[in-house]
Amino acid sequence: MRFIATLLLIVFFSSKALAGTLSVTVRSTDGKPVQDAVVMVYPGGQPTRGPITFPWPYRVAQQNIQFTPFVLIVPVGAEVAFPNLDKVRHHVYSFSAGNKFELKLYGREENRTVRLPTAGVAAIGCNIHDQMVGFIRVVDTAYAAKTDAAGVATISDVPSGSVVARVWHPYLRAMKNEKTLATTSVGNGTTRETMAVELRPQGGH
Ligand SMILES: [Cu+2]
Repeated sequence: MRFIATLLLIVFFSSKALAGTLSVTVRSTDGKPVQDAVVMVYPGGQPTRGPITFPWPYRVAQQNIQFTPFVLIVPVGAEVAFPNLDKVRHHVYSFSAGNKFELKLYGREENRTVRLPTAGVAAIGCNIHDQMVGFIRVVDTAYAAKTDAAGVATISDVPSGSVVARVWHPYLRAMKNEKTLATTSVGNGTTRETMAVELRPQGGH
C-alpha cells in the first residue's frame, strides 16, 4: 500500500514537472504573417486556477494619437494603466460587455487605471479621436502570448499533455473573432503549429 502511494506520488510529481513550448505561427489566407493575434492555451482544457501574472506591463499608452500597444493581453481582474503621453487630451472608453469603462477627458502626463473583471475583450476607443482603436484581451489562462511581426507566438512552460489552444485577433473573420487550433497536445521540447486565418479589411471594426 505504502509502495503504491509512493509510486503514485512519483508519477504525480514527475508528470507535473514535464513542460513544453508551444510555438504558433499565424498567417492570413494569402500567406502573410499576422501580427497581434493572441494565442491562448488551456492545459487539459481548463482555465488557470489562482493568480495569473505576465511579464509585460498592463498598460495602454496614448501616444501620437494612437493606443500603444494596439493589442494588450492581461489576466482577468488586472488593473490596467492608461497614461496619456500626448499634448492633447483623450477620453478613453470601452463599451465591451463585462469590461465597460469611461475615462473622462484627461491631459498630458496624467494616468488612470481601470480594473477589467471579465475574461473576454475590451475594445477601446477615444471620444475625441475616432481613429484611435485598441484592444485588450482579458484572459483566464496563464499560458497566453501575442504574435510578433513574423506572426509567431511562443508560449513556454506549458504542462505536457492535452491542451486546447485558441487564436484570437480583433479582425479575425469567425465567431467571437476566434478559432480553435487543431493541436491537442504539448510534449517536451517545442511543438510547432501553423494556423491560417481570414482577416476583415483593416479598420473594418
Ligand atoms: Cu483621443
